Amino acid sequence: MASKEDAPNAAAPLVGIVMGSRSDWETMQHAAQKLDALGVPHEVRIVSAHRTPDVLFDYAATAQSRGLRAIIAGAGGAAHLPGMLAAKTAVPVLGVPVQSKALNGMDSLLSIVQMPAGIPVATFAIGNAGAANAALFAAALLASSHPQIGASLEAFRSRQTDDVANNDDPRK
Ligand code: RP5
Repeated sequence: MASKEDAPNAAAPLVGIVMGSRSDWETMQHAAQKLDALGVPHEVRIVSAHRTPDVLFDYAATAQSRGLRAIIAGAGGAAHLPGMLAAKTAVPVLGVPVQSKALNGMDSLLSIVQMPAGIPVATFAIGNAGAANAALFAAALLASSHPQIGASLEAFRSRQTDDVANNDDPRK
């Protein structure tokens, strides 16, 4: 399933980024950018709960054996993708509500976050911040077993802190 474009290096993907539609990429690219920056091998796929349900089932059923350790799933509107993936795999699913046009993403958020007890989806903020944070969270999940990723995450956070400290006058 992996292609040459999937990861900044040739390593097998540890994280899957999936989304319900090509239109979600504008949001989900922020997850991919963060994983790229942290050197986390990942793959990117369009997997729709409604339009390609069999692909969803296959993706979830093979995720663990293919080596995925987290799945970042973004969807908008009636956003069933993260919950259905979580129903079919024990790999942790991180849900990103895409900002829908009709209801500004409140529909996406509520349909991802309101899971029944027993099938958890870790749900992030609506939109770009949620996609970026899901990637950072996936890196944090991997940090203890992959020290290089842990070091990259620590360096990122340290740079972020320095950026604020070195630019603390909002008039400049
Ligand atoms: C969802 O429907 C997708 O996740 C997307 O956010 C939304 C709209 O999809 P398109 O009509 O743009 O393909 O399944």
